[in-house]
Amino acid sequence: MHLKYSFFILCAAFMVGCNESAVTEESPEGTQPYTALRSVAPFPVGVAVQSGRLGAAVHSGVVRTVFNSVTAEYEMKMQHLTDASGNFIWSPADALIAFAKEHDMQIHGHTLVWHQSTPAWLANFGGTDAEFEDAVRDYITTVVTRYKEDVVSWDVINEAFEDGTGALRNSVFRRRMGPDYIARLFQYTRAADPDVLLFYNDYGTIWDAAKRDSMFAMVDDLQSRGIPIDGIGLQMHITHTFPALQNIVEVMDAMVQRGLKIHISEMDVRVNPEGDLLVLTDARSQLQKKRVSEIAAAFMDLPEEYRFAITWWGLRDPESWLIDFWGNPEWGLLFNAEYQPKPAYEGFLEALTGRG
Ligand code: 9MR
Repeated sequence: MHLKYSFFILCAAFMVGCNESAVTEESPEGTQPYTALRSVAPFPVGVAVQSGRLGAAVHSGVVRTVFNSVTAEYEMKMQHLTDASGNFIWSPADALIAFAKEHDMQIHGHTLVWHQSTPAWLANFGGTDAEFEDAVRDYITTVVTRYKEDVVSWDVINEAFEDGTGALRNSVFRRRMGPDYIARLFQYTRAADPDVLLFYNDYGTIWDAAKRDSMFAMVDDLQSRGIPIDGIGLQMHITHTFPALQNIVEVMDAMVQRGLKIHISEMDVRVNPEGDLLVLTDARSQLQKKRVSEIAAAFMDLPEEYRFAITWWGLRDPESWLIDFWGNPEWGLLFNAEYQPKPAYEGFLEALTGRG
């Protein structure tokens, strides 16, 4: 096993036979290192990428060989697409998009509006509320138009509801555009691109009933008024034990009932939530594999038209946001530090191919 993976890493690093076919099919002779997700998944399988990491041949080799969808981990957020004065900065996002196109990968846009990525030019906007809204609409129109040919779907707004109460967050967007601002963000995005798929993306909607209720009330309201929304990003930041699979299935069913496409977005599976591990044990790794496999299998059980994509929130364990955020050693992703696929990768693959 180890030798095979090493072969793959070498292949990725030195571009020796490192085209998609190197890992797209299992070889009876055992010459192939492992099966690429993109070669077997019946829906796009994505990964969050940072533009700056694509310069490393091993990194970009694994990304393009294994996945067929990408999300910018931060380069397409407002605070990164504009500077403090509102001037656009396109190059990191452009580079990522060029990479994705070159390797025939779908691009999911993340995210047009997010309270945590509010640039100074909007946070301190000096004009009237109407001018503020014009500026937001212009921003959406410019960004969505620029990437019209390339981006198939956008998170129009991210994380708009409070934890625990489900109240609309009192962001500058809510304050200056009023309580119906989400509807208008969806309309502005649709106006800029009639074909792009429009998503609402949030975390905690599996276990936080108030937030989930608010999200579905918002969806029901938009749908009853004929305001376009195509799908929901179900952020899958979970642990090896929480939340219960049944709760995940229930929330996905509620989306299907509303005719919404489901994006299992931002997936990572923490295995050290209590901080009891200093190294990843085989036992915990196997629990992670089981968890990944059962979630992928539940997604596979959905009717095809509702399976938008599953996106992993990063490639390798040490690069994940989880470590800084939670302050514990953590191994939440499919690849280890050496770019080797973990048991979780196998579990994912097994579910996608019906062998789980
Ligand atoms: O993982 C992302 C990290 O690299 C960025 O610094 C951060 C701020 O832009 O955003 C992280 O991703 C977040 C995502 O955009 C929205 N849901 C929560 C994710 C983790 O914070």
